[in-house]
Amino acid sequence: MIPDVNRIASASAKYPKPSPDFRPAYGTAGFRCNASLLGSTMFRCGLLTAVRAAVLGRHCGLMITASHNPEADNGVKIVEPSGEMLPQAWEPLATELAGCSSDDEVARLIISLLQSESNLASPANPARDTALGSLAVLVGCDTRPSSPVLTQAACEGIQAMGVRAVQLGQVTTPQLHFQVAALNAGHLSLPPEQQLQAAGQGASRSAISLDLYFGTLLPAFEELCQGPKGAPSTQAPPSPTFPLYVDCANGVGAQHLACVAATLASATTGLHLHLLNRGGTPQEGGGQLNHLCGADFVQKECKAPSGFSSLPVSARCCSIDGDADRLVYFVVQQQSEQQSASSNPVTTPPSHVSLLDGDRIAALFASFVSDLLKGLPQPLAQTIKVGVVQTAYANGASTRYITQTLGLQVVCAKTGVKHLHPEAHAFDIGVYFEANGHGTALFSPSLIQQLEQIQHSCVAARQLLLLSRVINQTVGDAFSGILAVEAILRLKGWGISDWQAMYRDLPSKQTKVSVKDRTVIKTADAERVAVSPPQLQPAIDKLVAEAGDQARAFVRPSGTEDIVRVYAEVQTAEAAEALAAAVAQATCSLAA
Ligand code: NG1
Ligand code: ZN
Repeated sequence: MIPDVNRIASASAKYPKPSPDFRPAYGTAGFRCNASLLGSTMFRCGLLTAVRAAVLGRHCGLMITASHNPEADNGVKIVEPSGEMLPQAWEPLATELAGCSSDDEVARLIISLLQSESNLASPANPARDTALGSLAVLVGCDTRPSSPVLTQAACEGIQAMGVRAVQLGQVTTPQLHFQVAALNAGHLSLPPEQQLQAAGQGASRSAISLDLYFGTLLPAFEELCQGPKGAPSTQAPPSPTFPLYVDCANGVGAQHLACVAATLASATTGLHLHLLNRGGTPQEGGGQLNHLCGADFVQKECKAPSGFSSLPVSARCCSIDGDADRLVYFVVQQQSEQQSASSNPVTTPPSHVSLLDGDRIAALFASFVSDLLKGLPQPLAQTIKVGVVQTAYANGASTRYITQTLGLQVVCAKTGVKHLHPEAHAFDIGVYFEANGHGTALFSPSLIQQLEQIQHSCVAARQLLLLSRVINQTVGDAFSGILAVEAILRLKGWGISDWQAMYRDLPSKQTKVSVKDRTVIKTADAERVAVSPPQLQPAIDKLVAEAGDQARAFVRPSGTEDIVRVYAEVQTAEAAEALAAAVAQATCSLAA
């Protein structure tokens, strides 16, 4: 069962490191950097994912994407059999492997890992008798030009271990996670080897159909939108069509949303998706991935993406990112509201937007869940633990709304969904979102079982079950998010302005500063307190106290960039700017 060390070393020789001192770290977002540097890293990740599959005796996944980063970058993340993220204990192993100096070192590390982690000699280990050739790693990628070459490198790593590499082609990150989970749950099967080889010849051809993915989300959405049977007519939709303008970031989401747009428009739900920034080649007039568009651009800049400045007044818009795992909603502010002097579309700056971010999506989900709990029989309703997981970047107004108005528990986790996801598992229904629009909701298996038992006699139980199917529980998913938001707004009879009226965001300012060594800054309490350098937190406390009521500020070293992030929120925009600037200055001088 243990593959030959020489075979691994000679396969590795085809993918040398770009330089001897190249030592990337598997961080918050996996490995991510300029695509031209990633050949060896991708091959080695293929090896490591195959080892992970071997250790667990189950299929794993590998997604090649740099999400919202520029088109010239790429990256890779390893996906667990459950569809969740690689356990944090394995991240240093990935880092060590990517930094190995020679092919022999790579091979030796892989073999020793396989032996130590899987304890293959132990008869109690279920992985012991699983032949490597029966295991697969599903490989997906986004639309970056570097994807085919890097996919090839990853597949060669997987195959050097004797594990099957199954190319899904261009898929969204959440689709890849869903497929891995479904394969391991026995809801999908692997195609025959000949089909795999044919699929491997074209990056955009998937070896496993996405019918199950869409076949889970779309019918649940349609039934959920219909509302409780026999509902009073006031709950019926106010108009037969619901236009939604979707900024696809010129990414992989565009092609998949285009496949289902007709179904959504013709179904009883009447959801009309207008897809903008759909990408494609420059010859086809396609825009550049994530350039002046996408969820990250809209959320960070609070500006309308390319092509969104002349939509109908009050048009409902949303933006997804390059691999479609983030979602934010927005409404474009009219030019008159911005007192724009210029009427020339070339020189007119992008319009500002009124943003409905991840915090607000979480609040909407939590509010809907609270509504439905009231319709469940006692004592079941009382025993269900519902909570929301946020990070320190969540707007304080959202936290207050969820705790005080909805009466739900809020937990603060460290930045990065890998920290939020496990915290959400502590609840029967755990909603988690980062402000940037990355998040989902998790439903415990025991709750699902109880809801299934009463779904035919209890409308609320049926609706909660449908919500659990609309939402992709493996990872944040922009498509799932769109369907869940649209269904909930419809069932509440809400427009965007009702959603905005849930609470009013406190003005906030996020900025970044460069210091010589950002690791000198250490934090505690979910990154809300700086414990080192020792003078930093007292300085922040003093500035916050001077900034007045409801002021809050914190600093933390970024996990993805060589900078320190500064966040401040206060009652006015000017005060937030000033507090952020003062905290940034204190950080620069104390962490020098
Ligand atoms: P860092 O660079 O660690 O702040 C950023 C985002 C995270 C997450 C990761 C992964 C902010 C403030 N931080 O992390 O939320 O999305 O990138 O992409 O948005
Ligand atoms: Zn993403």
